[in-house]
Amino acid sequence: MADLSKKIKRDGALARMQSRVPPGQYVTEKFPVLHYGEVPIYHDVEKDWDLRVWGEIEAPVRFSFAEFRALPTITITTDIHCVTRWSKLDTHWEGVQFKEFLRRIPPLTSSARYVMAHCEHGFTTNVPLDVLLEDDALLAYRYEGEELTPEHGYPLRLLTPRKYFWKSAKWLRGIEFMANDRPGFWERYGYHNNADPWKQERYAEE
Ligand SMILES: Nc1nc2c(c(=O)[nH]1)N[C@H]1C(S)=C(S)[C@@H](COP(=O)(O)O)O[C@H]1N2
Ligand SMILES: [Mo]
Repeated sequence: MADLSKKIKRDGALARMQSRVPPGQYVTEKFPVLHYGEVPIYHDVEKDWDLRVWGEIEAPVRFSFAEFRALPTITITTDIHCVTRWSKLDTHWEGVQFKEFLRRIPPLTSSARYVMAHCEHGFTTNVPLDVLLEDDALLAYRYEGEELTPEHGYPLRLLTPRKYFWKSAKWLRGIEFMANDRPGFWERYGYHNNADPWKQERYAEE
């Protein structure tokens, strides 16, 4: 009996885990590093880094490192899904909630519908604004209680766990609000514009 109830418990836990893993993905404990190009190294982050915001906003703004780090943060637990098929469950991230960030900048124009994330070395990715208004969209800088490592995006990355992980742009330097959608870096090279892991939107239709 004890064995049976243990087994039922274990199967239940497994089923719950599996129901959290989108089709075609496997769970890993590792945290692979994936990107195009070099890892930027900031010797003096106050001098070499800032975050600019422009586009469909009443006035453009700029945050220095210190100004950005003064904004209130939250910590979330979420699963992440990479298009190369690994998923990682229960990851912890701290950062400025995107919708809270919107309260700290001038009002967006009524035509703002999409965001282009601009990163070091010209990497870009596009995300619909409504996805960034969800509770789990962060401008993140701590992972598992520690400052992000350079490989994983120090000093700031976008975190948008509802999309394949390529949209969680590392080394974020700019946020452009747009009226019309435009493809980012991988979106131009054949990846799916919408990138929903639950719909397996991996590659653009031929
Ligand atoms: N700036 C930048 N951000 C990026 C990328 C990149 O090439 N440049 N690659 C994306 C891809 S394809 C993935 S899968 C994730 C990987 O994040 P990780 O290295 O922290 O696992 O970062 C995303 N963010
Ligand atoms: Mo990726």
